[in-house]
Amino acid sequence: MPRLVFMNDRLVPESEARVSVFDHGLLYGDGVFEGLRSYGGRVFRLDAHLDRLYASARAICLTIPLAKEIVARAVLDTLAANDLADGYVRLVVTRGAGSLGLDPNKTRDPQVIVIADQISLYPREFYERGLRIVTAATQRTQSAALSPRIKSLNYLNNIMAKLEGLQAGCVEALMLNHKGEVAECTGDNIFVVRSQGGADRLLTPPPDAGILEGITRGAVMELAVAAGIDCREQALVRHDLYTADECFLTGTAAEVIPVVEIDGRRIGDGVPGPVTARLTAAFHHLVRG
Ligand code: PXG
Repeated sequence: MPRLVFMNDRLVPESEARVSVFDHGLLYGDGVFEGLRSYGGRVFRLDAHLDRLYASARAICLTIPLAKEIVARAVLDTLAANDLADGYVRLVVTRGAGSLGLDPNKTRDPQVIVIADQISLYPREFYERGLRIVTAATQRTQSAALSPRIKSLNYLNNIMAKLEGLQAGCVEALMLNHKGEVAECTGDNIFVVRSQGGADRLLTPPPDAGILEGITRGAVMELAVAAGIDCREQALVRHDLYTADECFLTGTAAEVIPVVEIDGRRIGDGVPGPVTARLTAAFHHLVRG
């Protein structure tokens, strides 16, 4: 059965799901996107993803030609049409076809695309043993250049850092902001745990550190609060990571994944820690519950 892709107003076979070579999404990375996940036929935090998509579009003066409810329906229909109860959804809105110049006012017909696919997971041993990551020399884009809060189609900043990670034999890389503070990884947010006097404190960089405010990050912060774990948004530098008791990453694809080594420094005992394990279990319960 060929995969079906939603294009603007209907589902079409993958072979017919095409955009123009004049689309500014292709020519300039001019557009926005979301990555969502469905668990047992239910899309996790669909409304939050749609809110972020429409906010990203608003920030770049792109009017999505469909109402949120219609896009929500398209996401569910695309998953169902491809018989995916557990799947990954890529929701893309491009600026549409225009002239070979930057002017977004010379484009028309923004393309609304929903692709549903099998979720490709990191190997299980990454979750059991934890990741090694390195700091990329590529800094996260400054808000004054392009706000990292916009989930735009222009991911070259992150891809440059991802390449550095891969060249160092790591699947993720840490990105700092222009002040040298910890921002996030190339496609995941970052948390550390500090255990002091028997109490655990969870720390993660605030939005103004130059991060995408991840939906998974938000969910994990809520779960921590519900579990009685003190959770704070706080500016962090690499020293805070190197000396942390635990570290983990969050993202739609990765969910919650432990980090056991950063830049050659072992984090905590060098094995996934108990707070990470608790929050991972709570997250799995939340998404399936
Ligand atoms: N930071 C960045 C820069 C991201 O792109 C996250 C954090 C996590 O956000 P959510 O809302 O997913 O918790 C992302 C996630 C992938 C992939 O294949 C992930 C993202 C974008 C593209 C691909 O893992 N975004």
